[in-house]
Amino acid sequence: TFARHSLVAAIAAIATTGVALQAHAATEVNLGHTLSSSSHYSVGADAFKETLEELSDGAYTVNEHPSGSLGGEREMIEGLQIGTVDFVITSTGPLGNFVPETYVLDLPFLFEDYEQARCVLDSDLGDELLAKMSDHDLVGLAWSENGFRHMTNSQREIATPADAEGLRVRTMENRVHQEAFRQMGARPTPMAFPELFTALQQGTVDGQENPITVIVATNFWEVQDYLSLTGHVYSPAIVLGSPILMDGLSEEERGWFMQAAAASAEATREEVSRLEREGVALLEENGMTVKTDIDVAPFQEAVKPAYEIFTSEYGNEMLERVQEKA
Ligand code: EAX
Repeated sequence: TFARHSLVAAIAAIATTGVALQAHAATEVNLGHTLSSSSHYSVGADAFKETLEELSDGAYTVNEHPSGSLGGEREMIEGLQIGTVDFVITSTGPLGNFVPETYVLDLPFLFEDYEQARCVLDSDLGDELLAKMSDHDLVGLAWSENGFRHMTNSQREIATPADAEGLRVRTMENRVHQEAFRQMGARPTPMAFPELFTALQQGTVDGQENPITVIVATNFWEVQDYLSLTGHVYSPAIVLGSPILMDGLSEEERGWFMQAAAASAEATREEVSRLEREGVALLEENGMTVKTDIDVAPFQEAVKPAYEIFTSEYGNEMLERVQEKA
């Protein structure tokens, strides 16, 4: 009977351990973005992971997929909708294709500085836009940041819109941006970010535009000689979740993910600020010619028609509300 008892005990122990192991196996979620693992988005991904793992006491873990390994931003947003991607940190670049209300944020020269942009995104208007995501099979978790965009190219220094005339400039897959560059006299070529470095290297396009953050994280100095600090548009980033995952969560679990996204956005904004202070010197050290004292008035004038096209299609209301808050 002793042997029989110990066998029963052993089976019971295995069964208990099995259950215990199961309870402790973390649920893995994936998080994708297009930038390198040294980028401000990776800083944000780390904060997301740390916060989520801590709050959930290890019940959830996050696998980061940087460098577009889950696809470009448009593809990853589609992935969220069908549930193949759980979380994405993306610029609003391609988001207007899914949630047209966000196009307003991509209007050139809408915000004057970081403080103003962050303030608007952190307001009830920003919350309202985040909530809009759920009408389009997406969950808006937090406004993060990419940064003010500047032009780079391989041909010449750009000081006025006339200098951009005829340049083949890669833009994001965003109609507002494409229109702005067309108005400037450039030849906009929309393209997903993961294709961009090769396109610049092979000369398919002459230039591109991105914040200091992205130019640093992508070593664009290897393929672009000139940088002009045009700051022509503020590029928000957003932390998005998949409704396929998030609709199945308890209220408490949802809260963990919301807090993780908030921590991610905060860490990313801090990194953006640091790169705004230190990035230009780094780009110069790496051989880029940087034009800093740009008179933006002629650029503002040149892109004005982009506003008319936007308002004729989407109305004035959202734009006025943003401008009031700014
Ligand atoms: O979101 O596509 C772009 O140029 C974006 O700025 C980049 O993917 C970061």
